Amino acid sequence: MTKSQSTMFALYHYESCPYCAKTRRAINDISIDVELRNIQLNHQYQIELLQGGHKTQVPCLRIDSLNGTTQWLYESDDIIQYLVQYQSDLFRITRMA
Ligand SMILES: N[C@@H](CCC(=O)N[C@@H](CS)C(=O)NCC(=O)O)C(=O)O
Repeated sequence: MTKSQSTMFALYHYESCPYCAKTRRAINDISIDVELRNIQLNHQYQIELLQGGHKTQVPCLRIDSLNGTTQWLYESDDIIQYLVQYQSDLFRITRMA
């Protein structure tokens, strides 16, 4: 997690999924800290995804806020849009401080 990033992100994904690849590329492009959790390599991640998000679809972004709440965000376009917005808000707040 970067110094000023107060939210923890984890992406549930697997290698051969094109929507996951698109999402991983965007994460790389915007340089945001997101832990990658491959559900095909680690069965525990698949269980977490099903229990938390209630479906096994990937990609799914797990958003853990400092206040203890957890959200599960599906759909690659929505995940990318969310992270781009988060990163842009973070830069704006950091520059104002
Ligand atoms: N519209 C979704 C499509 C995601 C999708 O189709 N994911 C496939 C893998 S490529 C999947 O998880 N299928 C298994 C399932 O839905 O449980 C997105 O853009 O994220």
